[in-house]
Order: sequence, then structure tokens, then C-alpha cells
Amino acid sequence: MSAPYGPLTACAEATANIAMVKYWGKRDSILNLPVADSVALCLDSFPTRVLVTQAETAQDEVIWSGRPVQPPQLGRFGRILALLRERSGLRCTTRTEVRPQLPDAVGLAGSSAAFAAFALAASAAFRVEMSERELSALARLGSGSASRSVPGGFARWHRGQQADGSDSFSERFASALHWPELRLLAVIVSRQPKPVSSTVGMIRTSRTSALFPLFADQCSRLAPEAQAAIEGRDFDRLARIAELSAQTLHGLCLTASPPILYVRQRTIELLELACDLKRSVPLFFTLDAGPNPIFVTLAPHDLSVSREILQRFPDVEILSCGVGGGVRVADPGPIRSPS
Ligand code: 2P0
Repeated sequence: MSAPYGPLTACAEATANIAMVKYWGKRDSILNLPVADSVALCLDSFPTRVLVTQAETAQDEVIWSGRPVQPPQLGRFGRILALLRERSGLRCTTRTEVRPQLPDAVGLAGSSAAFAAFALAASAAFRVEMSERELSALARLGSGSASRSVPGGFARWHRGQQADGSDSFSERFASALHWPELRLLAVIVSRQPKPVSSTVGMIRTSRTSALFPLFADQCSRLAPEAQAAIEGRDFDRLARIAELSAQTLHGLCLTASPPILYVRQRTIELLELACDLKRSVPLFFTLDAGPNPIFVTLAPHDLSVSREILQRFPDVEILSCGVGGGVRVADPGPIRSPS
């Protein structure tokens, strides 16, 4: 994959992905190597655009939603740039602009889109040709979940066995066209940054929760099952797997010391509503590291489900998406401002 730009300027975009079987816990926290496989749906909407250009400064600079990124977050970009400098032999510094359309740090996998787009934009800027598999592993260095946004569609991230991470990458096992009726409704109850970052939450749970080994075993068991459910377009089977994975993740977080509580009162009320609604429509929920649940349903039920949610909770916002994505080069021209 490469882009037709001048020296050290490239732009790419990618969308976030929502895990049906969650990634939570690392066997290597520098290389972002997971303890187990995970399975996700990449979104077809709200891409994050990333522009990489050559800089005049002594250090690499990253501007995210108009604000400079500081260490240690800057180091996530630095790991990717270090590898590209080594591969290309180029030593110049870069300026990166990250322009997301989704709110940051609310548990809607914003970093997955940003680092997938950054991996492609930066490798194109440094003129390093990469296969999709290599690009997925490169994006993983920035944020683990970003590896799944590279291929798009329905993606499985392989845990891998190698200590250097060379076999830990994501691949698309079904394209977005495989299941076009699948709809995701992200219900925004809060835009406040989450109290504990995913990275810190993963470290804390793996060190302090007695349930952590059970969770990792469950992910390893559920990942092939989720893939089979998706391949067979078996909604009920996917619903059971996805809810189990999300519930176990949040149970795990509660048993960390000190406990990590991502849900809010309104989250619980929405999960109760999901349990009510699924008696009459195909529906399940999932919940990432934040208070905003995602309802998954089949078209055309997404319209009636949205109506029900807004009737009960007029103050929430709903972002409606299908499955799509896959990182791509983009025109660096003007784009929509973050909402
Ligand atoms: C997931 N999450 O599978 C899970 C579910 C959050 C809850 O992947 O430390 O931001 O950068 O590798 O990728 C969030 O983790 O963490 C995440 P790092 P990342 O989508």
C-alpha cells in the first residue's frame, strides 16, 4: 500500500472498530501484544483523517483535534516513526495532524481509527511499501485495537506466538458486504473522558484481578466462535458471544484493585432497555471502556430501536453506522470539524 504524494506528505483515513470479543490485557505492553485473539466490526462512518508532513522542528510533533500531543502519548507515534525511519533510512522529523470525527476518550475506540490512519499516512510519507498484514502490525504499535481498523470489515486480531510481534496482526475474514443489514447504534450518554485509560485499565486488571486468567481463556474460546457466527450470519449466536464478552470485561474491571467502573447510571438504564427491546426485535448490546453502550441490530429495526431509545432518553445522542472501513489514502483537503 502506498500513496501518490510529494516527499514526506501523505494523508490517510480509517474508521473505528467495535469488538464483539474484547481485547483486554497484553503479553507485551511495548509492542501491544494481546493475551488472546479478538474479533471486531469496523464502522462504515465517522473516519478519522491523519495528515503527515515533513517538519522543520527538531522533534516530531503531533496535533490531535487542534491540541499538541504530549509524552507519554507522543511515544505511541514515536514507535511507529522509529520503525519507518529504520526501514526507509530517512532521518527527517514529521508533523502529524489527527482529525477525528468521533469524540475522543469516551470508549468508542477513537485510537483505533487514528493509529490505523497514522500507520498508512506515515508509511506512505516515508515511502515504505507495506503489505496489509505489515501495516496492521505497524498500527498495533500505536494502539492494539488499531490493528483491526487496517483491514476493515469483519476482522480478527491474531494473538500470535512470536516475541517480536511479527505474527500478531489482524485480517479481514469477511467483507462489509457479507452482512449489510447489520447496524450499530452508539448511544452517547457522556462525552467526558473516561476515568481510567484502556492501557492503565488493562495493566491494573491483569495485575490485581483474580478473574483475569478466566477472562483471557474466555476470549481465546470465544474468538473462533464469533468468527463462525459472523461467517454463518447467525445473529442470535453472535448476540450471546458479544454480550458475554462485554459483560465479562466489565465484571473483570469491577474486580480490579482499585475497582474500575466505566458504566454510569444511564448506561445501566440503557442496558435494561436493550434487554426489554430484544424480546421483540433482533438486538444485542456491547460496551467498551466507557459509559456509552452500542446497540447492534438488523435493518430495518434500527429505526424503531433508535426511536425507542430517544423516547425513553431524549437527552442521549445516537450515532448510527453499518460495517465498512478499511484504511485508505485520502485527499488532505478540508474535512468536517469534530462534532
Ligand atoms: C476492544 N478496547 O477490543 C477493547 C474493549 C476497549 C474495550 O481495545 O493500550 O486503546 O492502546 O493497546 O487499543 C481499547 O484498547 O489499548 C480496546 P492500547 P486500545 O476494542
